[in-house]
Amino acid sequence: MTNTVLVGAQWGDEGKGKITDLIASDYDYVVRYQGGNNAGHTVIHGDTKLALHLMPSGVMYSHCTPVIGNGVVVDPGVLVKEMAMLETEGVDCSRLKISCDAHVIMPYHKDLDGACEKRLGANKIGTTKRGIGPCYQDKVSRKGIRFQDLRDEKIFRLKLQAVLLEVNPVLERVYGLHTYTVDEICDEYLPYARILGKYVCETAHLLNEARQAGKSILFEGAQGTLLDIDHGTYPFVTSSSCCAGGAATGSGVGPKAIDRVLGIQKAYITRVGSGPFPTEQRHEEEGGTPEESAAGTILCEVGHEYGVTTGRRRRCGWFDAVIGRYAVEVNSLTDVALTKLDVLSAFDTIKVCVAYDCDGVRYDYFPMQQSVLFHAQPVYEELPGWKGVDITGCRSFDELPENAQRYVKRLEELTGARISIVAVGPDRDQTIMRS
Ligand code: 2SA
Ligand code: GDP
Ligand code: MG
Repeated sequence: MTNTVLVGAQWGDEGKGKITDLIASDYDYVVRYQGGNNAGHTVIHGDTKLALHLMPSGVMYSHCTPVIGNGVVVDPGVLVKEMAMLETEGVDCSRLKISCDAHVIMPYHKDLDGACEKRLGANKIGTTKRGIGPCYQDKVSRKGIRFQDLRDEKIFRLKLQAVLLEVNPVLERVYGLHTYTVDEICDEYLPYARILGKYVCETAHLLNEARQAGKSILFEGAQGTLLDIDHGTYPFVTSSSCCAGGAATGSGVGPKAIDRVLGIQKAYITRVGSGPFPTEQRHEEEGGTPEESAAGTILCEVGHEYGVTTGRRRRCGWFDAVIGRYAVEVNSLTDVALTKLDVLSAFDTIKVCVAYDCDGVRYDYFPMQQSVLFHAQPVYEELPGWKGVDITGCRSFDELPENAQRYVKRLEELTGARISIVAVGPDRDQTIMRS
């Protein structure tokens, strides 16, 4: 029995959905522990590509119980729609469990997310505008509404009344937005409560009992290490604990129960939204050189780097081993799944960032000072590529071209983590498991 945390080791979209889907069949429970429907995890179901935002990827396997843990923020309307979409695709959602402590995203959270971004203008975070930040804000300030509050209309109305006393003046006076009545929100949310009520339970207790009974748990992270509220590139982060530590607080299963922490790294790196990104290959109109612009365009187009939730074009850059080492440290990674190696078949040579230079100082560790990170100049090592060789059919490490093997081994040396899985395409079977 192994309990595993699967965590994004970069800025999200590393291919967590694919790897969770690949290994979930080995587990009895798959648990989302943070984030909400800002996440977009792609899984392949037969010939169909499915985008999951809230449903844990383990839903694809009939022996697996998908759990939405206490650390997740849930937009009930989105969850109801996602379940309907999955049922239409023939995926049975009846095993779902939702924590009674999970917080509920309310309509005013979404309004405030959008309005706040608008007010920030050029300094905006680049959020997904799904209400994630404002919902966590209410959680921390102890006025949030949880799934257990939806079970009793009287309690729900009382809590709503109290929160609207504070929220309505902010909506109206600060942002000039529409205000809400208790009735208006009840009309929308009570039907959701009726649909979802049967899935709500004390998931921490459920998971700990399952553990005692010898069942195995996979904790499915969303977003990634550098978007973590504490360890990410603050303030350009999401509002939850994406790192491996968040799996314990976001599920109620203690850290001693965790045996393995699998980090997911892309063979290059992407970011959606604002904030520093040292190895970014910017387009010419954004100030990049023609060489950078060409590399960025190839990574984006060959890698289909567009947001699963918002459709935004992802910013693309070379693999950053400084970030790789940082992710190994702050998550205690035991091993790594390297994804999208096939995308690099488009290049003659491939760059890897091994350190940063800033104001005459060399950094071989991740600097948390934003001013350093914003001005960091990457120090690159250039490795020979395997241009034109199609590696999507390779199923063992030895079948990979020698330069591709060399690239993987060099990343292991630079980051200090063993790469146990190499993905060479989006499908479940386009994967190399290393012994
Ligand atoms: P938010 O909405 O408050 O969580 O935004 C705060 C920052 O976190 C980033 N963020 C993400 N980055 C990458 N992928 C995410 N999920 C979607 C995907 C994104 C999409 O899978 O493609 O479709 O655009 C995700 N969710 C949040 C966000 O860009 C902000 O920088
Ligand atoms: P997540 O948020 O970490 O689950 O990642 P996303 O689903 O947002 O983005 C990853 C994208 O890359 C999806 O479209 C996947 O289908 C795709 N993908 C995953 N692994 C591979 C791979 O090894 N090669 C290629 N070409 N695509 C991959
Ligand atoms: Mg994603």
